[in-house]
Amino acid sequence: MAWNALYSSAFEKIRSRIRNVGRVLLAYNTNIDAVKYLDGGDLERRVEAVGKDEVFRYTDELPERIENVHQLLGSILWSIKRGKAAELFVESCSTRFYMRRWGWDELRMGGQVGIMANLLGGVYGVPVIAHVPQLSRLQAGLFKDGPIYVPRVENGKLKLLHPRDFSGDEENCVHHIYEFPRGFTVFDLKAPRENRFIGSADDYNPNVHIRPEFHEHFEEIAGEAEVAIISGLQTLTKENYHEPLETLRGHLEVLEERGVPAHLEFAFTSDEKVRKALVDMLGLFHSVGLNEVELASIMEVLGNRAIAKKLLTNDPVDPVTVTDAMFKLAEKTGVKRIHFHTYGYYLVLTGYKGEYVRDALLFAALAAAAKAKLGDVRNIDDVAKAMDVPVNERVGGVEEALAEQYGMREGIAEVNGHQLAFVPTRIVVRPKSTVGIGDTISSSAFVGEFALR
Ligand code: 8BR
Ligand code: 8BR
Ligand code: GLC
Repeated sequence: MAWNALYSSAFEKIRSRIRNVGRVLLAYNTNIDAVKYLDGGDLERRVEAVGKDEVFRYTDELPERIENVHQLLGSILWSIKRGKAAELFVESCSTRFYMRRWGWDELRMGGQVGIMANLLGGVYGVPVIAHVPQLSRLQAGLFKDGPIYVPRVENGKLKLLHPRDFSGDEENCVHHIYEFPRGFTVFDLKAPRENRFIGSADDYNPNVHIRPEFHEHFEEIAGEAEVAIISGLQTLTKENYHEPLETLRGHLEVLEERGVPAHLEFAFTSDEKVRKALVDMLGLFHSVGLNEVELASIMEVLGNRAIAKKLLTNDPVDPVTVTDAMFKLAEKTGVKRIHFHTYGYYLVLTGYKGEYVRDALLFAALAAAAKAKLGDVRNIDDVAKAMDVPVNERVGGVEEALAEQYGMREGIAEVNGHQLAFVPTRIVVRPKSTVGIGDTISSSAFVGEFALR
């Protein structure tokens, strides 16, 4: 069957069943994304104004965190030069003030939890319980209508409310997102692809601050959930990771006792000690989602340098190398589902079998194309309309390699007692924005699977 036919049949199946999925627990990171689409002239003037030489020092190596405006502008240029994403904590108040005055083009829901809550609850109609470290009025207003809940404790009793009914007056956690398109030029730097630099002016999410409701009533909260998705651990450092990871371990044990499968959205974790600690905890998860850079970074800490290097060499990434890496990770940790996504295709290795695993990937690829095209997915028809985006033709070689190596047909193969599923994705040529596409992919595929079970 051709991919187009597989796509539409998968979409129809999931659309009709997705509301049968029970509550999804989402923790821990939610914030406000202040998105600025960069302007070359403006950026050049800003760099000149503070001193070009000082700023350019940071285009070769990112600072660990942002302590002044030179570092901010230099880090933005670092991203542009490479067409790579990066995210850094902004420590200095004067730099936070500078970013605020620089301004933004739009305010959007941010953080893996926030983005997934709006997609699952607001678009798909799947009920979600979200952890929102700080519920300001602005933050609450970014939640879509729909079955989206946050816990509140009143007289010792737990209640689930829509974030707007929480009537919170807490702090604003703002992440400034500087987006640039492919070919964007400043001075002699030209972006090889579209991407963004994120400066997090936020004291809660980077430290994985966990709300008292989640400390004190987690068993009850977990009792309301059918599945869980965990994210936001990527910004931890060797100085602050112990306590949040201990809390997480406790939460995972409760989820396990209650038979609630958990997915870890593994975003780029620059601190190697934290990355290693997360890999050590993977066995407590049912599933993990990651891209090529993240998979390579895990192979590094597992001591598989050669595989790590190969994962970053070819474009598109060689799927046989990816599969080898996924098997290494599965054997090492015992995690039952590994969902890999890259520009052009997705692969998922599972300890269980069925076409529905592939169908969930197809659904996710449609949602990703809608997100890339529009920046925000408004309703399920936006997802349906992404059928107009053509299926990526660059990955013909990937499909052939999988057929040859594993006898894959229609995106499914059996390999060493596991199932390997593959889909070519739909690529939007001029995406509106790049933030949150990965979250859209992983949550749609994970929840899509449960809709079809
Ligand atoms: P994409 O560029 O495809 O989105 O892949 C994720 C990227 O995360 C990696 O390429 C890596 O460059 C980047 N990254 C992030 Br996010 N934060 C980073 C940091 N603090 N230092 C270096 N790279 C970072
Ligand atoms: P990460 O930020 O986790 O790397 O997720 C980004 C994913 O979004 C990529 O793996 C790729 O599959 C998808 N993607 C990107 Br980047 N650009 C896209 C586009 N223009 N159209 C569809 N999907 C895209
Ligand atoms: C990270 C960023 C957040 C952004 C999200 C998108 O969580 O901190 O600002 O919305 O990634 O995936």
